Amino acid sequence: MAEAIATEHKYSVCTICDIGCQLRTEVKDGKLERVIAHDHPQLAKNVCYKGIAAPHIHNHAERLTVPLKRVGARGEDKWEEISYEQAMDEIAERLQKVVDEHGPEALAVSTSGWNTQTTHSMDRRFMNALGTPNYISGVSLCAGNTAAVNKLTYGWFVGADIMNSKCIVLFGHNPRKHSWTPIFNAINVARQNGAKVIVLDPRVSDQAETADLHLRLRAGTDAAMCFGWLKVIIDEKLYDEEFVKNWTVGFEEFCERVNEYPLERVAEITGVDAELIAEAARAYATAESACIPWTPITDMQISSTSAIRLHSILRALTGNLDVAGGELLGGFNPNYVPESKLGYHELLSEEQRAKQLGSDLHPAYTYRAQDMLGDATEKVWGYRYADIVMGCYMANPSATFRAMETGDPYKVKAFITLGNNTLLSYPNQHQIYRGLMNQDLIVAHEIFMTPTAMLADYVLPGDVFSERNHVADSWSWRSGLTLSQKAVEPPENCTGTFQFWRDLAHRMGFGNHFPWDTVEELLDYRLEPSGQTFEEFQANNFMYSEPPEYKKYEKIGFATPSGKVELKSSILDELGFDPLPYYREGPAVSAEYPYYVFTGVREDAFFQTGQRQVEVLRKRSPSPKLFMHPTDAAREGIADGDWASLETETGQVKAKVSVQESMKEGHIRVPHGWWYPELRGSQLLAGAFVSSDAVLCPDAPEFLDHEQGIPHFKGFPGRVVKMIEPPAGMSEQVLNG
Ligand SMILES: Nc1nc2c(c(=O)[nH]1)N[C@H]1C(S)=C(S)[C@@H](COP(=O)(O)OP(=O)(O)OC[C@H]3O[C@@H](n4cnc5c(=O)[nH]c(N)nc54)[C@H](O)[C@@H]3O)O[C@H]1N2
Ligand SMILES: Nc1nc2c(c(=O)[nH]1)N[C@H]1C(S)=C(S)[C@@H](COP(=O)(O)OP(=O)(O)OC[C@H]3O[C@@H](n4cnc5c(=O)[nH]c(N)nc54)[C@H](O)[C@@H]3O)O[C@H]1N2
Ligand code: SF4
Ligand SMILES: [Mo]
Repeated sequence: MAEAIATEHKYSVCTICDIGCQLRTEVKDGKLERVIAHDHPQLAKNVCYKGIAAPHIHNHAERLTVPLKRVGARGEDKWEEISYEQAMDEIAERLQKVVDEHGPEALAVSTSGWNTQTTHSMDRRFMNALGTPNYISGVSLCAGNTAAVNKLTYGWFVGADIMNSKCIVLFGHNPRKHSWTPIFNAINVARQNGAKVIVLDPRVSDQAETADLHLRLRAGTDAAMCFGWLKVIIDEKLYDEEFVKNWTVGFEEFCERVNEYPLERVAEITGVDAELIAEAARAYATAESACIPWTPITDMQISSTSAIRLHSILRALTGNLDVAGGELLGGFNPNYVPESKLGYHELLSEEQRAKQLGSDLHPAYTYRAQDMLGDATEKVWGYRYADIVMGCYMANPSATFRAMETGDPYKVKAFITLGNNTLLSYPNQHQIYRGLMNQDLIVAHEIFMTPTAMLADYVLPGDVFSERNHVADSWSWRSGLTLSQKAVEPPENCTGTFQFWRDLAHRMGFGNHFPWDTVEELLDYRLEPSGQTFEEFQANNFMYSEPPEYKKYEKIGFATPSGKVELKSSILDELGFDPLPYYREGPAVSAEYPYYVFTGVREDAFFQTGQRQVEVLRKRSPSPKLFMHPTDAAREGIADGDWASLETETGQVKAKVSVQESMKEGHIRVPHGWWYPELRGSQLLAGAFVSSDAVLCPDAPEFLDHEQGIPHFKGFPGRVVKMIEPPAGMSEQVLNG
């Protein structure tokens, strides 16, 4: 047995995906040797094969370890190796020049922060000190925007108490053994304790296969489905009348809106039988406790804001807020200074806030809407800002890329991207590309040479989770604190994102806002309320959680302007939007584009656009796959394993077809995030335009969710064309995979 190879071990939070399992990291001769599950029996199942592959990622031959400066044309991928000091000096000088010429708002920053192990909000702190509001992130399509919209309704982003629940409702969400493993494990525990599971998914997903009820709705119709459930719940008086009376505003008007959605109408929109809709609604509303765990599916639809609000309202009306097995309003951890404070939003002037890109058309998760919650947030939760999952107070990505290209409404000429493969991670990749090509300065902080990094002027090599200390607080979402220990030293020139912002601020004359020299000093500061230093915390805890306190709202109210759950949103009203939720149809299919296309169904082998260069993972999934139903494939003359081109009015991608009975007819799934590291040097940006879903989805304002400016990734029209030849230059592994 290959046991006991390690001489030393630590506990580190895996950041290969964003769910953050705490794993045992084993070191030999100063090198990360093995990563396995935690020894604690309660955590032993929380590991997937990506986590175990960490040594293959962290010790990968292609990992970036030296700062690079562009020498060829932008995107040509030609570099000179330089020192960290030289890189930082030049970046500071060039950024200052952009600021002097165009103002601080000419800097935009993109990050998702998961893999850089939270940013400690140092990016926001830097930006607020400099004076730019133009921060964008992948969380605008994933949890961050749900956080912002949840706050509009009940003042915090709830976290589902899955483990203790008796009814779990998954709107498309499909956790598996190797995809968000801890959630998968929690669902299994709840099931063993008698929980029912209801899945709403066009496909027969893994969760749908074992579900008690499966509603195969048409993609993009989740908001309409919620109305169907609410119609049943209200008509049959299955709601919590006491709670509605004492703790909500706008119930009567909300009921009128719900009455616009009789079950027959909902059945017609969603394609699900009215009786089944009613059965599911009753099962949810009458369960002893029930939860609708957050799902990214409703984060990426044209009715996104309404769908998220409707989930919130379902939770509230059925009495599931802040109760065991329902949805917990966590609040800030009292023992840890939250990112919301570290971000130092107070530094940004009203004038600069008002310039936040996209806040005119789509204000819901920008400063414009979120600032309206400031007083209530401070009163209930103790801080003025609640930057949960980094997701509030952000610019709109589509508006930002447009400004980067066109200079409208003003010029954006410097772009810094950290742990985010920007080019592939938002809608309308061609627009992103044009925006990036029009920059005076691009800096990428990365661990691999991605298509986005190839477009940069400077590429800084990042450290990885086994090489840094951290205390994870789930992005202020839940109340637990999890220790993450440095197991090995990073390669000499690899730094964390904290160091990057700190060093840049010191060079640009506002180092006074960054008084910490090391991440450990910052962690000491963050842990001050606990009375412990980082050293003490790591000696005493591997995980720390405050015991849950239920129904806190009875003492402190909800952090909304009314102090109640706003079924009718006063903030949306004030901003000129419909204050009640509604359903809006996405762009229609046509004879030319007859299929509903959705992106996603995450691949077990990778996280998002990452890891395609890691052989142990790539061999599990060598090529991108379009999923089609057998009837649709036959109609198109396409067989399993054929290459096909999926086309929309915005762009086209090429991938192999996987014919699956489990697909819903009339729907096609496109995978997310494909590029080909092995094509570096032979194809433009390592094949970044061949198979990436980001080229497909339009993002002109009429295609976006009104309130937040979210693209419709779930059910846009497309057509599929069989290819006679596979795309040029593909390896045998891709062709045969
Ligand atoms: N078109 C399209 N866009 C999407 C989605 C979609 O389905 N389609 N999905 C959305 C969703 S759900 C999400 S969560 C976001 C995800 O967006 P991101 O979180 O940006 O996801 P990744 O594609 O994994 O990009 C992360 C990058 O960070 C690098 N990296 C990994 N670890 C480290 C590290 O420790 N330090 C540094 N400096 N870099 C590191 C990786 O090499 C990788 O290139 O994307 C969103 N965007
Ligand atoms: N291995 C691995 N695990 C991951 C990730 C990864 O990249 N790799 N990414 C992580 C991240 S950041 C995220 S956000 C999650 C995403 O993971 P999930 O929440 O599971 O979401 P998806 O895998 O995108 O899609 C889930 C299901 O939604 C269905 N679906 C598609 N369109 C619709 C629709 O309009 N309505 C409804 N109700 N259902 C629909 C699909 O058929 C699919 O079965 O996975 C996380 N886990
Ligand atoms: S599910 Fe896998 S990749 Fe995600 S944090 Fe856990 S071990 Fe890491
Ligand atoms: Mo995500």
